[in-house]
Amino acid sequence: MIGPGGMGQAHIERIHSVIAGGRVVAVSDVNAATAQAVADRIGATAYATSAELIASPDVDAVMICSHGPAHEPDVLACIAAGKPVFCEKPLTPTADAALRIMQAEQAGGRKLVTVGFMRRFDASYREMKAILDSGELGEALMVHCAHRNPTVPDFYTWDMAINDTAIHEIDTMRWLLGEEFVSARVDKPKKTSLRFEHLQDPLVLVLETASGVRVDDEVFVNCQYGYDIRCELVAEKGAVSLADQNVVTRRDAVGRNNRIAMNHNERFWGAFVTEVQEWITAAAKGEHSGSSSWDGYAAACVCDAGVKALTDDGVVPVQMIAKPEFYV
Ligand code: ISE
Repeated sequence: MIGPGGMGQAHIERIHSVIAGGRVVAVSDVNAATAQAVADRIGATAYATSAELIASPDVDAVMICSHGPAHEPDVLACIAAGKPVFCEKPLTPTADAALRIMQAEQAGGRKLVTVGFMRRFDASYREMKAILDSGELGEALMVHCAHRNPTVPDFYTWDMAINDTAIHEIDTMRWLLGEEFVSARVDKPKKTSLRFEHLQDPLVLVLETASGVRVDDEVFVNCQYGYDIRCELVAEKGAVSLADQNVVTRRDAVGRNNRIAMNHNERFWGAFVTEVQEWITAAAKGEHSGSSSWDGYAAACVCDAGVKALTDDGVVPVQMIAKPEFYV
């Protein structure tokens, strides 16, 4: 595990409690004290650098949970070492960097890179996809999404609404609809007064796929009340909605209440478990699972268009190379 911060430590907890077939034996972090503290707690070895960790013969596969700008050299080192690598989203902050990763992976001849887009592993999104793929509702026409966070940290910059938050819907919708986005536009409603002036919050990212499906994604990252993820797909003969959380309903003198999750670990715990379990099982067999570096690249291309649309207004075309045969 490289970069065992909040996300990394949640993965460690899952791997050591409910996931079979894996153990975290090595950690490294830009902050040596963090690496040492985590290593001591779980009985692993702390490495001074990520390069040493990747090269260690004790390490069969690598999870990268550091921040996006640090990913590229570590992913490239894993490819060079021939080790499966699970890299948290975003794969890289730029499409060019993702392209370099794809080139290295193709030169090595083996799909080694998995990108941590966990929603593909959520049971409810999977059921929505199965219904759409059955053809019973006809063709998809529109998808309405909402991505609300109670709040975001001080370091959250204006572009992160697209490339850190909406990137989840970008990946999930590409997977759900089975096609690429061709353009992006951003609608800017009245801003909330309750948080940062530097953010356009909320915003609505409007995307169009190659066949003309329209996806709108409300991104509201200071909604105050919860981590609320919604999605309704409208097709020719019906519509299908993402299940609300699988939580009990409380009834009392005040009324009927379903508690709302407050963060992504709580909301998508099950999806994270399935995602990492499938990755570990596949890696042990020399197979690939989950989103590929092509998916990381494609998401980065759509994010680039979305970020441009946020500053430029108007419809911005998505620029993307043709999908290499290696990833088909
Ligand atoms: C964060 O990085 C995540 O991945 C969360 O799932 C998302 O809801 C949040 O907006 C991001 O900042």
